[in-house]
Amino acid sequence: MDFLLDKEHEQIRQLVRDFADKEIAPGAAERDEKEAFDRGIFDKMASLGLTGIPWPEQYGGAGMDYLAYVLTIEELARVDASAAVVLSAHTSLAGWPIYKFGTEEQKQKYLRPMAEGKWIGAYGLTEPGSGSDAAGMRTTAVKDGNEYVLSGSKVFITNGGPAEVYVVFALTDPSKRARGVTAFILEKGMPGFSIGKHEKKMGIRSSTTVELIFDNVRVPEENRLGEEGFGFKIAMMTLDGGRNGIAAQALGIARGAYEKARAYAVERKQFGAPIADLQAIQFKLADMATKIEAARLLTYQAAWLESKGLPYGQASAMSKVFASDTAMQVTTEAVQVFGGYGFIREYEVERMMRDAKITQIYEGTNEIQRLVIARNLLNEVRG
Ligand code: COS
Repeated sequence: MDFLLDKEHEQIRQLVRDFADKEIAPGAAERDEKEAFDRGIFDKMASLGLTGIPWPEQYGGAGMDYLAYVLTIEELARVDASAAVVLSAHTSLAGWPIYKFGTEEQKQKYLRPMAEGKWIGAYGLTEPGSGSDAAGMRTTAVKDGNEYVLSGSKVFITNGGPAEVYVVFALTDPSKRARGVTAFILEKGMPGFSIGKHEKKMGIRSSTTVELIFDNVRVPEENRLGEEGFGFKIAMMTLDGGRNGIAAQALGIARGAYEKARAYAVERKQFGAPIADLQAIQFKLADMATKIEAARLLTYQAAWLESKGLPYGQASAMSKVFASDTAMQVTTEAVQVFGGYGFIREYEVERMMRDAKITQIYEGTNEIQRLVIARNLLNEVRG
């Protein structure tokens, strides 16, 4: 067993940390304030080779592993969770299912420009009436010759709007629920495919979250991803990996807030001495750092399992739950360490606290994750 990062992983961590500090951190507060998505940041990630980290070079990727990917997400989220989620949805939710289940043509047509950072990817599963109950979707795809006609809508779609490629799930056989779901690759600009409401959010405000509307969108058969009726499994398997990206995001947010709180504790004087001299503050910092370390071990372990081709669904559900709860606890405590200043936007920990909240909700609420974890544990004894 080796808990040290090797040279390659250390290098990418350092590269992304420098990039995040120099290019992303300075504008993060302003982008949050303006709720402004900045394509230029994604373009810069592309120029550093970050937009296709785990995909092979033959598909325009960097040919690295999932540990390199989570290190990248963590470092981005440390300074700006919105920048991290844009890359995480692009890679884990849109790139992954195309890489795993796409035909060679689909990979060359869609995965390559996504990995090269020319196109952004998005994933459309959730609907107004089906969040946790993903199989309860209403969007339909009716076969007509060598096309499918999609009707319905999706909500809360990260990257929707800027994205050029959308992995979307629809019912080809509504009578079969989960077994009647099929996955499709949609392109921006297909007739009948439009962007609806832009959500105004509590956090991750410089990433987009929109509604997708399908008004009889004619999707060619060659854009079906996987077999008919296999879409629910694709959706679930995609989320298995995506959750570890969320864990990395949560870990990065927690680290960013902890580092700011520690620096502030040493600097801020009350009662004639730095507040870091107070045990009340020391206990907080110790708990923050300990939880972050535990979240990091779970997150890196799940990424390592996926990279080795070992089962990782349970590990990523655990990392997602633990890291996101940690992010919420650590950012809340960081605001407390800052006292009144923590409540003021200028000090950024309040943004981190707002950004942390969604990590307990998206890609499966932590309640659903606990159900999934428990179901796996019980199946081991029930057989
Ligand atoms: N990997 C592979 N297959 C999976 C799977 C996984 N992780 N999870 C479920 N499946 C398969 C099951 O094996 C089952 O296959 P069969 O029909 O061949 O038996 C099928 O999918 C249906 O599974 P299940 O009966 O468990 O479906 P449920 O409707 O009970 O849903 C939960 C299960 C709640 C776990 C699922 O709906 C879920 O994950 N919900 C959260 C969705 C979510 O995260 N949404 C947020 C998206 S934000 S981007």
